[in-house]
Amino acid sequence: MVLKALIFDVDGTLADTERDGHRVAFNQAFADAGLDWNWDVDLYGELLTVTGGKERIHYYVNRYRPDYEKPTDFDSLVARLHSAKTRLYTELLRHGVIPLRPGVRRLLEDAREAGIRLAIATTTTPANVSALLQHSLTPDAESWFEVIGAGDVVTAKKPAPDIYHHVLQRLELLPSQCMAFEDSENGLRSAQAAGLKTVITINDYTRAHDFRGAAIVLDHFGEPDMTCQVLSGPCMNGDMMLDLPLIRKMLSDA
Ligand code: XBP
Ligand code: MG
Repeated sequence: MVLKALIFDVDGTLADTERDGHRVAFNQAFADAGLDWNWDVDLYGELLTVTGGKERIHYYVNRYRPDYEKPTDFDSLVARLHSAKTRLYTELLRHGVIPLRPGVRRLLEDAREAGIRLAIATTTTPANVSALLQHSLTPDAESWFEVIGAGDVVTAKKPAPDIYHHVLQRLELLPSQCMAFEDSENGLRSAQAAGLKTVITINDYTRAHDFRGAAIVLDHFGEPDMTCQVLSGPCMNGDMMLDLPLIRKMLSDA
């Protein structure tokens, strides 16, 4: 099948946003609200098993703070905490603290030049996607993506396939015409369940995840002066980076 589109996850895939971005913003929002909740780097890794910030707060309170007496309007408290967190997180991105991962800009530019369509499928809030693209890629980067599927646009977040179904429907493409890019097991399960082949780029939070079924697992996408390692998948000889010919080859492989 001919490659028509690349569909990217955001957090962990385009940039390492979790440890020094989302986590920091959650903690600041909790502190500002007078709550003694603090998510250290290790705990946050465990909390990442739940996608979506509001869902993650609920999970934390249920699992780790059984002592906490929930107010009757707990859902609205979570919603308020979460919007404060979004403000703090987008503020962090405005200061350019989180760069794109190696190879991301190159791959996006190559795809644009080759007329391959671009899309995003993520559980994160739309404002977070806009801020990352504007501040870490280029001010008009949102226009590079034909479809940005994000956050609560679907009710069932990853690992459910809903966000990928939504994006494919809006692109009017079949899964066999696209490649997905993910960094986590939840992301891979979501893309796979929608019938998409998936490239995995690991990070410190996800390197031990189960990536069976991925088209390839890389430590990053690679740059000409910073080649990447194939952790599993088609065996590459020598230095490599992920490029369109390899993506096309993986899409057409049985
Ligand atoms: C990303 C997430 C997001 C962010 C927080 O998962 O799980 O929830 O951590 O985003 P994926 P919000 O990369 O698999 O899409 O707080 O805006 O929900
Ligand atoms: Mg991710």
